[in-house]
Amino acid sequence: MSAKSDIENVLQRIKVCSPGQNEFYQAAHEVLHSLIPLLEEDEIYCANNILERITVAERTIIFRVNWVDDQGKIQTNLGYRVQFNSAIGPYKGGLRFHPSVNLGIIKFLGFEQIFKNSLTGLPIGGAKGGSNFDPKGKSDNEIMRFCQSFMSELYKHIGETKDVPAGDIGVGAREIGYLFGQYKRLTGTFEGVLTGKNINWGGSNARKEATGYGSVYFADNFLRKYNKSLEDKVCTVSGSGNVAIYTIEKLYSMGAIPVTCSDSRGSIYHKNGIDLNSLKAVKEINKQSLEAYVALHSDAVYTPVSHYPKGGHQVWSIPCDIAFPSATQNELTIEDAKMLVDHGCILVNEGANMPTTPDAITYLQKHHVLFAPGKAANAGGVATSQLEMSQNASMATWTFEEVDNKLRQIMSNIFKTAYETSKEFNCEGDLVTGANIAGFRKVADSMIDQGAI
Ligand code: NDP
Ligand code: 2IT
Repeated sequence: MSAKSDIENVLQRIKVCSPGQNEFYQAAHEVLHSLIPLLEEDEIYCANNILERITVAERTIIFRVNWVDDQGKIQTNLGYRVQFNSAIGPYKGGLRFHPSVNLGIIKFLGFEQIFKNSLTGLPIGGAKGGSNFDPKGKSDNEIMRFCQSFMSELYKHIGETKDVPAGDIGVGAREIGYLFGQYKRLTGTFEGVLTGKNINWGGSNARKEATGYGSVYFADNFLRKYNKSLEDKVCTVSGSGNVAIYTIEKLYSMGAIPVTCSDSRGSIYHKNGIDLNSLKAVKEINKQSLEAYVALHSDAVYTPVSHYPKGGHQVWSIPCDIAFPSATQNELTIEDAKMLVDHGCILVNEGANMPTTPDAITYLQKHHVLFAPGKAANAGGVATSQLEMSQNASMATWTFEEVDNKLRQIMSNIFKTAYETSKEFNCEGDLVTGANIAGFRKVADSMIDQGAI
């Protein structure tokens, strides 16, 4: 049977066995199709049924999370942990708390995580979890009670050498703290079972900054390969959470000018450059809507989502040299890609997971816009999580500079691996193909080594 028909069979099975899981299907479709040159060159992968095996999670845990709100009412949410693949190390990947979370979303994220984690060169398997719990508008006590209840089930399935969750959308240091406290209470052990911990109790320096910084380091490597640089480049960034904020911070230190950010309710365009301290005050400290930013900067323009037909994606209509989608999946569409090309954008660098729709990626690549896929460009977060695991295991604490230097090196290696692999398969600079093949090959070879398990 040919590689192409194998791929179609596996995709068909996903349609039948995982109906309605559109994001998971989208991610699987992209990865499998980009593997064709590898599968045609070496039939060992199809012969070992790797495509089917790698698209089915090793374990899927779905559980009920009951918690008591501030009015004394019992609320019910769904909790998920999808332990996708442990061929190269313990399961590793974040937890997302957002009302849009469902099994298909967690499966797409867990599937992508397999290849991202492999690309880091570190020994970590792929997983993802989360809940449809909406942290917005909840009190600290409600967040704590939810996290405790969530962990009351999750603790049975995780461990420092088994599965190590971390943050993602809606899960930051506060949530990791409540989750860790409950894990410790239930198991009586103080162990590195979560990453993204506060520095006082086992966290790593630079983990908070790592995804955003790593994304900019990746962009820097990519641009330098084409004799370009970040210096003086106008950058549009979407999102205003952990990834977006530290992307903006690092862009400034590399001499670029980040002019936008966004949240679920609207976006900011600040022509002279986003004021980082104001952004941190509004989003990180006070957890307000971005609208509060314009009260501090009257020369900034706030556009609410309702004023724009494509939701919060209006940042892509602002002329830029480089775009950093750093909010959520499918936020950069074909219409956005056309505007970016018309404005002369040279690079789209994905800080978020799968933020660019498939037709938008095709359009950008066809028009010679450099494209950095999320599983390579945003891998700095999980890579630094693994550095946190290493520090926990050896009871060491590395300085900010030590961790940041390792992160820089890892991002440079990821770029080299993806780039060299694209060359090996005669599509130099196509990092979608390069990253997918390189990430896949290591995991698939490891699965073959370990037999039919
Ligand atoms: P945060 O929760 O810190 O921030 C998310 C940001 O995106 C917020 O500004 C939020 O707006 C906005 N947002 C979220 N969902 C939507 C939506 N459906 N529509 C419009 N805006 C939305 O999350 P992170 O910054 O950690 O994550 C951002 C992206 O980066 C995600 O795709 C995540 O998977 C990915 N990522 C994160 C890593 C990490 O280490 N944290 C590592 C690698 C990838 P609002 O403030 O209104 O909620
Ligand atoms: O998507 C991601 O890579 C993350 N949310 C970070 C995962 C981690 O384990 O640090």
